[in-house]
Amino acid sequence: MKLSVIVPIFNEVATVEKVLRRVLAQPVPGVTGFEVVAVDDGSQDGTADILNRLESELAGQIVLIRHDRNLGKGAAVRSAAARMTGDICIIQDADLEYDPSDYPLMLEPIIQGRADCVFGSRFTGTQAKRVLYFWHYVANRVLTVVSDIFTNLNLTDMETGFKAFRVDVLKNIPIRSCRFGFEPEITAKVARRRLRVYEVGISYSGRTYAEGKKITWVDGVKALVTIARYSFRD
Ligand SMILES: Nc1nc2c(ncn2[C@@H]2O[C@H](COP(=O)(O)OP(=O)(O)OP(=O)(O)O)[C@@H](O)[C@H]2O)c(=O)[nH]1
Ligand SMILES: [Mg+2]
Repeated sequence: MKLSVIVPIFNEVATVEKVLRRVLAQPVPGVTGFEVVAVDDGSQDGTADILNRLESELAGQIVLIRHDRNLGKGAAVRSAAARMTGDICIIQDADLEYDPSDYPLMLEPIIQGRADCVFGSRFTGTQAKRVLYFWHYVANRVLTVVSDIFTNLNLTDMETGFKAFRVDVLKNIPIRSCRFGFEPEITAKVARRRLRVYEVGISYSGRTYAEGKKITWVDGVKALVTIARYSFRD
């Protein structure tokens, strides 16, 4: 089975090289073929230069897609989905909050044929998780509960950036949200299609605002609007 790792990247100069090397070095039982589809989403901080160097150094292992200007994570995943050639795929954020060593755990339910998609939860399981902002935890719980009410799924972490899919499933779901609306939109659409959703506990090395965290309460409000919108239409 071939694995496509989707890496959406926007201004991640501090971590982008490390994350790509970690991804390429990660063995996954049951996976024979492998590709990394990296999307530079109009980075302006030197990330593009690093990616250009890695593209030639790691030729044949990395497919590099470039957006001329910043479009958002949803748009980055959409561009990658159109290009990937694997059987299964996983979204790996470029800030290393999520750990490639969790791939075997994340992908096992899909490889075994039990799941169509797997969500990595920051709120269950025994893996180590960095203790961070209480009010972010509350916001994540509220967004997940509201999403669960509409979808009738019992997820514990709808907003997780760590999601894996069968490739045919992701290719056949139209993604309209360009930015972080991607997470609630894909959740609503997966539920509407009655796909088999699994969840596994993952490790989480959250970062602080000083370390580059960008998400704010505005994104939380937008997520609520997105949950409501895709509950009533596709
Ligand atoms: N913030 C942001 N991230 C983007 C964008 N396009 C692609 N990405 C990538 O999408 C992934 C998720 O973005 P993050 O900023 O880490 O989002 P998050 O994890 O929800 O929030 P923080 O880590 O708290 O900032 C990262 O790999 C980004 O590099 C964009 O327009 N904005
Ligand atoms: Mg992040």
